[in-house]
Order: sequence, then structure tokens, then C-alpha cells
Amino acid sequence: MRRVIKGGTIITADRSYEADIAVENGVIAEIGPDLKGDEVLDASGCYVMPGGIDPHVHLQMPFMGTFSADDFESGTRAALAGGTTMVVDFCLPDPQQAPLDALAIWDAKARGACADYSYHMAVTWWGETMFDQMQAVTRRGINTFKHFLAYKGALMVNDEELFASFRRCAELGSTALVHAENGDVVAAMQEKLLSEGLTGPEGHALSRPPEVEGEATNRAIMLADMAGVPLYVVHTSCEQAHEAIRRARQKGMRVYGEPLIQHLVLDGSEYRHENWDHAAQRVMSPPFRDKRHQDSLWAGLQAGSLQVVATDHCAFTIEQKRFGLNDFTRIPNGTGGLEDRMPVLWTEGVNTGRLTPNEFVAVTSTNIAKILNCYPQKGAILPGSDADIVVWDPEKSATITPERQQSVVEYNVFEGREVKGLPRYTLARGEVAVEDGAIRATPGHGRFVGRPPMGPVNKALSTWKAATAPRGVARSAADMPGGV
Ligand code: DUC
Ligand code: ZN
Ligand code: ZN
Ligand code: ZN
Repeated sequence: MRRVIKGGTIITADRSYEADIAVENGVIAEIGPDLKGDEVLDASGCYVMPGGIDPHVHLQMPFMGTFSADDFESGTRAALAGGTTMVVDFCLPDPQQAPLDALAIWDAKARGACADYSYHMAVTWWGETMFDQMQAVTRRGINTFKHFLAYKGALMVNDEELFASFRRCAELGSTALVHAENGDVVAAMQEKLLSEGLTGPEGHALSRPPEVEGEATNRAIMLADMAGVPLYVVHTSCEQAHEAIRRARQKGMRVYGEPLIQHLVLDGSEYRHENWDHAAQRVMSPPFRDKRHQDSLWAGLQAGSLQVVATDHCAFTIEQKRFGLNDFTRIPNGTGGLEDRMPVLWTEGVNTGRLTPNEFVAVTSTNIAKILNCYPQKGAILPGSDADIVVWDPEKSATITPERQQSVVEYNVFEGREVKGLPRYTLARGEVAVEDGAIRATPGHGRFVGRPPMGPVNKALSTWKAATAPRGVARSAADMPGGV
């Protein structure tokens, strides 16, 4: 069956032009004028773009004594409804659990996925056997390893573990990811705030100020540089972290920053809302920041010092959020956003003139496909690329409301917001998964996307070489002049 997308303007990260697209067997078969097919999708008045890639989601994630509420089925359905055709989840081994055993659990969870998916592997503990395990993980098509510098006593790794893992990632041609917040300092500040009687959601933001993120981002960048590994900083939310990334890039280091759509448009006043549920529903880490930080993130996307917009989609129900009614440290951290990322970024980025449509494609799809090493299978409109395509109607508008969303939670942090710019069609590897607001996605249609290592050219370009003793230097006391 040959399906033709007709009459639209193709928008890629580097150009815009008018052409039809023919899709066969899940891939783009042909691009050109006046194509014929068995079925025609009308794209007149629309932009035809690579489907979005959200590189940061947590579906059915075991976390803070519960599981995030959206699973691979509802999560990818939400993704497709908003024009996102691939998600990357985080595989989280339990302490001492072999990463490959954890992967088997993640594979089982992902069976219901409606859209293609991949995983990052989290390094949640460290030991001798991890060296071989990480190699086995890369053979499974995972070239990104995530490290939590926060969540003390749970997911957090210390600097010794972090540096050992970074060096191993460098050897394997992988990219290291960090959740950059100083978990020791957060824990100390949480304890202090609780002891002073501050138990509400506002305490969440006060315990995780921009400084704890700036410190951890700087530290991770320095250690990554010493290890010679490219670094991807997830959910970059503040000026201090952005500043560190910008400085590192200027020095020639391969460091990437990922703002979330939530941090771009929602601010810290959410935690001072008089309604406890409203504030708790917005508890995520890092917390929302004030305008100065939002301006910095937008500037980074415009200037290219920040490359990717993600969601960290990790949705919890009202009941789950209420675990923390008397103690903000027990409110499950996370918000949704998978369905809203593209429409909200289009509305607040493109419609305001902050981003061009081509830049929108770059930050929602193409840049991350390149960073993750799945380009041009994903993130491209090219013959042979997967037919992950969104036909985007820039005139279509809606008000975001939980009643119409695909996520299973009862609220939406963007609730009430007007968006202009929505999918007319979303194609998931050729299948029409969304048609004018109707969701036709098929559970189980999604497939795992393997991503091989980047190879030796993808080093961090460090100037720090002291990890190997230079030639001609005395290596022990016995070698020293007059030595023992
Ligand atoms: N932050 C969240 O808010 N939720 C999931 C994990 C994380 O780092
Ligand atoms: Zn995180
Ligand atoms: Zn609000
Ligand atoms: Zn996350």
C-alpha cells in the first residue's frame, strides 16, 4: 500500500520546500511533486515535519514508593496525539540488579507501545561486573548511560562511581547523561526545612534552588571532560546550568543541554498556589524557576547553546501526589507533558517569533536523533527514513484540558492554556495513528530503536591529559634521581 501526503510544505531542520511524500512499508519511499498513491492524506495549508522525538520519559517508572501512572501504551498514545512519534525511556536496575535483567523487565513493559521507543540505561550502582555489563548493554543498541546526582539513598551515585562510569562510557563510545542536582545538599536542605515546620510543596522548590543544579552541572562537566566522554545534561532548568554548558561548548567540549517544555513556560509561583493539589501536581525535579531562568533557556534554544526540548514525562495521579500531604519530600516527583510538548512549544516558540519552524524541528526531533545516533532513520524527511511524520496544521487551535487528553492522570499542568498549531495527521512508521484529533494508534505497533555506539570520534575533546603518565616522567620512587 502506497500512501501519499499531498500538498503540504515540508519543513526539516535545514530547509522548507513544497513537495509530496510517498510512504510504503513504513518508510519514506519518495519525495517529489505530484506523487500518486493508493491513499491520499491532504496536507494543504500544513507543514509536514519529522515526527517529534521525546528523549526523556518515565513510563510505568518505579519511583518514590509507587509507579508513574502512564504506561507505554497511554504514554505513547499521548505522544502521538501531540505529534511525537518516538520516546526514550530510562531503564533503572535495582541495586545490584544486572542491567540486562532490568532490560528484560523494560522490554515486557514496552510491549504495548503504540510508537517507536528506545532506552537509556541508568547506572544506579557500581561494581566490578559493571564493566562487562555496560558493554553488553551497548551491544543491545543502547549508547547512553544515565547518572543521577540527586535522590540520595535511592538512585544517586557518588563522584567515585560517576567518574568510573564516565571513563567506561568513553571507552565504549557512549554518551553520559546526568540528572544534575547535588543530592547531598538537597537532602540537608529538606531536613532543615522540615525541622522548621515547612511541610508544603513550596518546600520542594526551596530545597532545590538553582545553585544545587549549577554546582552539579559544573561538576559533571569537569568530570566528563577528564574522562573524555560527551555529556548530555537532562532537564537543564536554570541560568547557572545553562551558563556551565555554554562555557564548556565554547571550549570545544561535547556537552548538550535539554530544557523541558514545562520549565520554558511554567514558573516557580506554581508552588505558592493556595491550593495544595495544584502546587503538588507541579512538583518535579528540578522545580519550576522564575522568569530570569526561563529567559535564559529560551535564549539558549535560539542561540544553539541548548539543543533539545523534552518533557521528563512522569505523571502521577492526584491520589499518588497526596502521599506527600504532610511532607513535601514524599510527593512523587514528576509531571506530564508528552501530548503538549509540540503544541505548547509551537505556540510559545514559533508563534511568538522566538523560533523558526526549522529550529522547531531541530529542537523537537533532528538534534536529538543525531545526538542519540539514530539519524537519519529518525528525525529526518529523506527517502529511506522511517515514515514518522507529523502533518502540522498551524491554524488549528485548542484549549488544553485533562478531559480530552490521552494521559491517564486527572489534571494537566498546562490546563487552560490556548495552543495554536496541532497535528492534522501523525504517522507512526507509516501507520496513520492520529487523524484530525481521532486517535487510531495500535498498541504493540511500536518497536525498539537500536542505537549503536558513536565510535572514537565522539570524544569530549578534553585538553586534560594527566590520567595517563606522560613519557619520560618518573613513575616510581626507584626511577627518581638518587631514588630508593
Ligand atoms: N524528576 C522528576 O520530576 N521525575 C522523575 C525523575 C526526575 O528526575
Ligand atoms: Zn531527572
Ligand atoms: Zn498554575
Ligand atoms: Zn527524568
